[in-house]
Amino acid sequence: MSLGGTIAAERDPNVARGVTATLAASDLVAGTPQIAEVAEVTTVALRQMPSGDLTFEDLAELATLVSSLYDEGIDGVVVTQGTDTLEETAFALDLLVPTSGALVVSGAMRNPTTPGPDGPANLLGAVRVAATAAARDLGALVVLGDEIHAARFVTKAHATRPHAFASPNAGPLGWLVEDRVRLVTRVKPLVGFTPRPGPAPAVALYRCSLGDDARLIGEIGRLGYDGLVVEGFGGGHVPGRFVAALSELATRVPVLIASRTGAGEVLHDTYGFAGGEIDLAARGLLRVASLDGLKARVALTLALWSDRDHAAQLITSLSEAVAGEC
Ligand code: DAS
Repeated sequence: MSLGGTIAAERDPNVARGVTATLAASDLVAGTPQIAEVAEVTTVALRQMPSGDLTFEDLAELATLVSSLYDEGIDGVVVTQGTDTLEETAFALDLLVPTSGALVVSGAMRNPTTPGPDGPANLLGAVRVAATAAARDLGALVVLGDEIHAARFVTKAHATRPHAFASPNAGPLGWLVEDRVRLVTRVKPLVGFTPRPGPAPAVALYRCSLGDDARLIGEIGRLGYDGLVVEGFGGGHVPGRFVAALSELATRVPVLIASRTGAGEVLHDTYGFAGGEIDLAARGLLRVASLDGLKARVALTLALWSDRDHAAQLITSLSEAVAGEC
């Protein structure tokens, strides 16, 4: 299934400069003839857009389609899309698609008009993984650069180089070499969310930074968001001058505290200052363990969309599951 992105981008004579997503899934498969030796493939062109234009509604539609294909007996699904939001879309699919067949999300960093495009190799690798029985029941996977990552851990860690994806907290689950798929680690599937009818809730994401005078964080509460994720300093801290605004907001909507560092997890019981993790928890903010801000925002959006009354409990159990509570 193709959604657009660099892997599908070419020069369009109607656009003055640069490439745009024009190729469909069938074009991508036709351009990678080795796929025919790996699997019998059916293609669906769902969207042709930059990944920053995708919405939660697009992903819910895609998840429904994937589930119906599993019901029809398809062994695995590959989704190709832009890499800019891939760490978010893959995690959303992880939470939206009930586990059954293998689900692999992939893309490319170099478009087909550049020397050394990585799209065909990534697509072939993604199909290989999707056709592998051992890749089922792992939730959504991300395959690029011959590495297999769990959607829950992966992040885009470089703006341009072909090896752009990494899983800082866990490393990849496996790799591809020649025609072999290697899975050296397994994760348990996560409990899924089922969106209710209607539009996706609006969840804001705010990153803490040095010297912020709190004028924007004070404004967020007046903008009508359904929830907020704060990427705090280090182990999950905010400036003391944020505390009043966040406490007030947390009485009305879920407010999550993540770490802006990109790895590790939010603390529980170490710092006692105003705006530290103990203070924020006492004021009703929810810690999200090892989920980064982007993934915490995906999780909160889907939790609110599925079951607004129990969103806080859903987030707490999901974040502990991702962190691998023993
Ligand atoms: N950065 C481009 C890509 O990797 C554009 C996009 O995300 O759609 O596909």
